[in-house]
Amino acid sequence: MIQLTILKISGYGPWTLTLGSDREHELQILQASLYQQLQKLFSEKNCLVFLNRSDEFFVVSNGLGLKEHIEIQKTLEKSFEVNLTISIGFGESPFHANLKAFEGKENKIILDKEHNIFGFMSNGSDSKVTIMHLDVDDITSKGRTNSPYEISSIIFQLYSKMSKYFLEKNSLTFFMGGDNFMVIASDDGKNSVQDFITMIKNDDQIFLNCGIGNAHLCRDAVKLATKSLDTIREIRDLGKEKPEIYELSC
Ligand SMILES: Nc1nc2c(ncn2[C@@H]2O[C@H](COP(=O)(O)OP(=O)(O)OP(=O)(O)O)[C@@H](O)[C@H]2O)c(=O)[nH]1
Ligand SMILES: [Mg+2]
Repeated sequence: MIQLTILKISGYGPWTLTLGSDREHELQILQASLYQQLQKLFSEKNCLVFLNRSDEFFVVSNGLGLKEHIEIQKTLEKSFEVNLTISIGFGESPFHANLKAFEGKENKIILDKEHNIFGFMSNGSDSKVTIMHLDVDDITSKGRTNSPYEISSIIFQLYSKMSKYFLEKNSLTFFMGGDNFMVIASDDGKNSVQDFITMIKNDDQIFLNCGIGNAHLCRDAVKLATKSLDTIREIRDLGKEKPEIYELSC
């Protein structure tokens, strides 16, 4: 069972207009500060924030109750001029948890009226998070034949394919920077990653490595996924035949 918390800036569009036309730099500063603060507040509680279009944030929030969500919301209300609406959902797959959070907000299922929190909380039983950390093998060599902007274009095309492929497996993909992606994965998503790696190798001549982490809480799953990825690199760098996928659980 995975629990997702989605935070979205409330009434952002109309509010941005109040800043006039010379506003883009201010919005960028606000969005970056908000992300920084959210990552700090949630990671302290064993969660991880995934940046989604900068005005919306996804958090894998297994283990976090309503009380902790209210505490975080209070801190945010004190720190920022804009307010955030929080919606919470849980389900067997990350995509279904996202649907449940959406349903909670659309149907105004109130968890805490004063602090704008909607949705459905998991009772904490059967908590399970699977994270896949995917990374391009030796992006550095591509950088010798492609300019920085061309590399970005390659990475975003890859992101687009990854997002579509794993959404069909009820899994959610996020771009983490550089050549790094994380998929909040369902069992189906995890079981399909070899096919995805093979498809991208054949279609685009891009070689991917995938570290997988399974844990009860998100930060532990992310840590294990990255450790798995680093293990693939270590095997490769010893000159041995490397696996494309490596998995750790706790
Ligand atoms: N988000 C995130 N970014 C990382 C991480 N490690 C490296 N990066 C970013 O990824 C970029 C590319 O680094 P690497 O993937 O190590 O370079 P590479 O040539 O592909 O080397 P290998 O992946 O080992 O084959 C770096 O410049 C960083 O921007 C990580 O754990 N998380
Ligand atoms: Mg790489």
